[in-house]
Amino acid sequence: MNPDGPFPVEALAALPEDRRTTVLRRADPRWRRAVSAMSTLYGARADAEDLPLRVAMRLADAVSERRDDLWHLDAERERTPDWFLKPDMLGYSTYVDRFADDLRGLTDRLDYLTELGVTYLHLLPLYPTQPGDSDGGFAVANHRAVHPRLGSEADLVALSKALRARGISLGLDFVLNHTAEAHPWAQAAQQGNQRFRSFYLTFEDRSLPDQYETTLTEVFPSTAPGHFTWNEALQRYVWTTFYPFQWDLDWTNPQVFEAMLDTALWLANVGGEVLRLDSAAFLWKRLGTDGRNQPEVHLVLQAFRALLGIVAPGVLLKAEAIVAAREVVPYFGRQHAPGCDLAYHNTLMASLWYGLATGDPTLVERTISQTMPPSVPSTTWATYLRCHDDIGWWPLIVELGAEADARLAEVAAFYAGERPGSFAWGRSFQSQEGDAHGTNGMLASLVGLQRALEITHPTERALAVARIRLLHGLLLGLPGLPVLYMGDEIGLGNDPAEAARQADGRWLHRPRFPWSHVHRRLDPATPEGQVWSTLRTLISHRRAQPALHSEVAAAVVPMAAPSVVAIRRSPNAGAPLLILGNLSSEERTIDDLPDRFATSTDVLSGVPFDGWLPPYHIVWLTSDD
Ligand code: OTU
Repeated sequence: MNPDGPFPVEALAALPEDRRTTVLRRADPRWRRAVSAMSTLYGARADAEDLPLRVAMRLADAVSERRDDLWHLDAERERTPDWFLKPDMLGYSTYVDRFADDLRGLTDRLDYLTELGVTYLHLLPLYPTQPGDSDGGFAVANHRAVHPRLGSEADLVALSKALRARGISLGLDFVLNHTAEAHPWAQAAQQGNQRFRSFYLTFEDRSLPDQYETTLTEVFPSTAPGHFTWNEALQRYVWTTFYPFQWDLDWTNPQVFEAMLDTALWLANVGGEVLRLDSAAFLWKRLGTDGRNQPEVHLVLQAFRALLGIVAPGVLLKAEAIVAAREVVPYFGRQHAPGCDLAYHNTLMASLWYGLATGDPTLVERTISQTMPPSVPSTTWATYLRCHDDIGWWPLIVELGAEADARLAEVAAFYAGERPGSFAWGRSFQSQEGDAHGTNGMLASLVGLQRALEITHPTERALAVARIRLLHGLLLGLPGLPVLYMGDEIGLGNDPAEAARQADGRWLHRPRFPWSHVHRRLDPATPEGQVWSTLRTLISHRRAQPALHSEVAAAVVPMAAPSVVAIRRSPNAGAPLLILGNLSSEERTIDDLPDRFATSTDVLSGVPFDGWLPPYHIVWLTSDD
């Protein structure tokens, strides 16, 4: 493979002149970046000699199939590369069938999302899956189709158009690390097809698996220990990082690269504007390592970024790498080798929960100082408080140092409601012998709202709503594209009955959306109404603040008062904003405001700030100077 090879123009012969010209413009410098990465990854393989030409042919096919409305959207996005960094962006993540029965049902619910202010809708995997347990849809049996229970490809295209018409970008899962055992590739492998057997990592005995296992760390130590599963049909061990029915793909095989590029192009051409790269950290395995974040992972993603940018520059890549923040930063790539446009900030998420349980702001402050905003232009964090997964505590270990295990175990026990004074109703996940792997639970349950409502305790209810306001006030005040999890906007709680029916504890926080009483959101006397108006107030004020553009610096301001997080957002032009959040159940008095804010107004309440912060209170201050 020639690492300096030009774009194979012959691949574009069948394209109309205008599209061919646009592709060639976009290909410089993207093509060179892609070929450089591909030659590093696959250059030594004889079967990769004509990989660039095969890839260029795939790109040409995808360009010819790309709908005009998406082609025009790409042009608009190229003109406004910071479109997803603006303070009017708001994400929402849900399973199709937890929010509405299917894609058509969801299409009938878009007014609700518009009313909330959603501009980005991430739909969790909606593809054909492994029969039975499918790890919440992440055991994908066909990456380029819609699960028949949810609808058809035409329904998905229609939904993407309906969303686009409302200014809402569709996000889709790109499950690129593994397939279901039921996937046709894995089925063919089990029937003796050597080509498809080479799509997976298999071993004739335990000697290599045992060597790998010495440095790997398990994702599901309780429900899926180990990384290898014996397969009778193959008479070999298969690499299965997650559940035994999820077979890891062998990304050292260029045919896997090509096949999954086809998937990314399909997702883009059905109208996906953000591709969530599931389990991206695990793509490349290496003996003697923890099997995550290897350099080749970043080369794969940089190649995908470049190639997708030639066909669909309006489509974003969002890295789902639940690892330490310092390990996530490389997923953005570098200025001349861009990687992902977005990456989940799981460390900020876990640090906010850690701070709420302990009143200790240091992890939040350190995370902001060290990672916000990212250094690569036109990239940002996908910031969130809850999602369909657990709160993973392990990425905080590196931040907490020697006492990490003990401190995280305490926090996990707090959120499991096992500590005096705990307001939380959550459950530990995959934790063993008192260690802290993860915590399950809906946001409303973790902040104490579900418990307060069960015991009809008005003071506790008010404090729980204050905690919701505090967490979202910090999230929406920080750089990033904030992504709400389904139901958090109305204080929806855990579904223990669902959790009891499922083998995996994360179903505790995957309830069905309660359309029967969502009207309460408009009644301020109800908890739904209080939470809804709290979030709506934050969302509308965020839109109005140029200081909250994701590329505006966020500086931590040291405050004398304990448990208070102070963040200054200073735009190059326009008024700065000072965000103060009280992480504790005790009131705080602030008497060391920066001079600029000596007299200031809280934009959230419209009231001059007198220095008093009630328990769990947050203010967004603008200077009166
Ligand atoms: C992702 O999760 C998905 O979000 C999970 O729902 C899936 O179970 C998993 O991949 C397999 O597809 O990528 O960094 O709860 O945080 O498994 C690891 C554990 C992942 C998840 C973890 C995560």
